[in-house]
Amino acid sequence: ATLSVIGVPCDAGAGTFGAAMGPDALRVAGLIEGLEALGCTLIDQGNLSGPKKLRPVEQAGLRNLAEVIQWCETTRDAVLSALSIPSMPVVLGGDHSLAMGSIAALAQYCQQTGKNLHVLWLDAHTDFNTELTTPSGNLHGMPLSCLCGYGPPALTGLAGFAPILSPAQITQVGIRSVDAAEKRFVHEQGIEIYDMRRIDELGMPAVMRSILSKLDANTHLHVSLDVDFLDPDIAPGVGTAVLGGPTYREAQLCMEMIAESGCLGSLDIVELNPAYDIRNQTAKLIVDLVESLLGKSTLIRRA
Ligand code: DIR
Ligand code: MN
Ligand code: MN
Ligand code: MN
Repeated sequence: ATLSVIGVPCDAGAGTFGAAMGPDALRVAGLIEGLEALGCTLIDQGNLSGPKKLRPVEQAGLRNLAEVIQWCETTRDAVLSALSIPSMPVVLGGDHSLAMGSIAALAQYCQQTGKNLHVLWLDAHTDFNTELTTPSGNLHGMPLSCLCGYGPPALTGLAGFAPILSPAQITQVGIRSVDAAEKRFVHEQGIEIYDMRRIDELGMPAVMRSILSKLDANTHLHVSLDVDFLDPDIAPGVGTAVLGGPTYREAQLCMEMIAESGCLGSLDIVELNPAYDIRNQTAKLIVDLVESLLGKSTLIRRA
């Protein structure tokens, strides 16, 4: 496969600094070399530029909205040109608000090519807050609500049509932190959510089998991997760690099963925060997992 790696060093959507260092930490951890070793052709587009957040802003409502809009538009355009090469976009964040830009591009692309877009959202958080429900004002807690049409027009309209996604196009895995008002809203939307409780009860293999069995050969699967999906014991390098996430083995299995589906079309890796990491261990773990997502396996598996 040919992959376009796009660094998006933004932290305008987050409450803490540091996610802007994510793309470089992933390169230092060997992401490019690791994927090349798998036989992928890599086009490293470097890092996009955009507004820097130099100090925290106290702001009511949607914090750093203008900056987030700018980053999302730049990300959307970079993902569209990666798709047109053609190549598989791999977006290195940056905070999770950038997924509005990458997914807007994918929605446009799938509309033009007649593909079915499905988004697999791997995260501790549902990211379905709105201006009315958010306790923080941070836009990285709102990308999915904006993509579903609830938010400021500059974000809900990033694809040129709205809503960009319907709830039926989203599946969430790993959820264990939902704000009080967000909980009611996400419930009303009817999104398929495999929270940690369901993963505990069913087991990761059954969860992934159930998700992947619903995809067909015409599906473009977009994986939006928030690093806080992982248990903080193995992945401390995030701004909003939540106890009780998937273990190393569960995460590996999740990645390997996605790879075997053959549906993977694009990837965001977001919320890696090197300022909270220990000797870049979280970045190295992500490189390991992304290798599995792109087909690395221990053995040649028999059918
Ligand atoms: C929280 C945190 N739900 C918020 N969200 C995060 O601020 O809206 N998402 N960290 O990844
Ligand atoms: Mn999260
Ligand atoms: Mn997130
Ligand atoms: Mn190893």
